[in-house]
Amino acid sequence: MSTEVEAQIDQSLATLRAAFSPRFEAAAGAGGEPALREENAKILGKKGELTAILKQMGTVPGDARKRIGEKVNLLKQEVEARFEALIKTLAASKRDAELNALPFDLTLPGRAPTPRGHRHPVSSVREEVLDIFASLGFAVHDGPEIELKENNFTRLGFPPDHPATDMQDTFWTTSGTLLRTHTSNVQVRAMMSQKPPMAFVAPGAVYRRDDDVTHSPMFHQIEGFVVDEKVTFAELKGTLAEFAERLYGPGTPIRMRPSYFPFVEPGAEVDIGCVFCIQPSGTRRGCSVCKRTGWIEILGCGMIHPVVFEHCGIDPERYTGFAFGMGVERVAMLRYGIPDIRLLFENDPRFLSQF
Ligand code: 2U9
Repeated sequence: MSTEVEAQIDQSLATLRAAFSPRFEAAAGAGGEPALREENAKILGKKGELTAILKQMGTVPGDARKRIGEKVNLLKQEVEARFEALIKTLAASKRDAELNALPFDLTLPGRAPTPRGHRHPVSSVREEVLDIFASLGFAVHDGPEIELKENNFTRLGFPPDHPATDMQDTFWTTSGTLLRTHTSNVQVRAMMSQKPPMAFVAPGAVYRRDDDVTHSPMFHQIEGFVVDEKVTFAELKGTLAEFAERLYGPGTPIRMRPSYFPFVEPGAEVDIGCVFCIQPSGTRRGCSVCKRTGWIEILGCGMIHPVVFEHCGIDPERYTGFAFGMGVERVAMLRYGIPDIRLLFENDPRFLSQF
């Protein structure tokens, strides 16, 4: 009886010995480490095939049990050794694959480029204008936005009751200073502290109680001035004609119309030939931008009033000078066809991304 059971067990062990290695290899090949571990459990696990064979040993007596025990242990060691070897092989080939792979995955979707910012249209125009005057020999100066009325109005020849000084037109602080209504305070301060010759442009924010499609309570001006002996109106005109050609293109004509500003005499407004309706022949048809005139106003200017020189400690008998001023937003609106000044200050990305 016992030899029959022993023979059966021998047979089972032989079958398992012949099969376990191909079974491990098939499992590892098809499902990798998890499948291999599963196959191992089927043989060596609590309910595994070799465990089941071991349980049969109970029915085998004495010396046969010892023989079978040795055979089972031997097979168990062979199975374990093969399992460990295959686990190592799998780990090694996984590591090899990692080392041989490209350090990045070409199939991943690309990253969208980070949206880049750009200059505000007012900043672009400001820089362009300053570059032109810098190339003509003007320095760039700035000054305070909160100012004394003397530097903003009185020294520029505004009479004390001038409407511009009114609460309705100017932002006054509770302490009696004001938000400058133009950048002319920069030139006033320069004349009070320096001697001619002087030639500079003063860019900056200015404030007026105004709010509609063409006026904003805060806007930017660029003013320029030249003070020296024998500065003439012809030099003013030549400077502005050169500026117009550089900003709006060669051949852009200017014209001057008499105008009044308290701080200059004579004063003028300057127009450029309309850049929107110019024809290939050079004539201008007139359009909505130039209101059918063929001309667009771009700045104001004049010869600095002798009274201004006197108020600022410069000898008006010895020195003359010219000055001009322009609104940066106005230049930007004309340049880009912007219909409402308030669009420039709303910071709406749908608007700003167009420039
Ligand atoms: C000093 C003496 C004279 C600067 C000037 C203008 C004419 C002018 C306007 C243009 C549009 C202001 O921005 S705007 O509203 N400016 O027309 N500005 S002459 O004259 C000066 C400045 C400083 C000491």
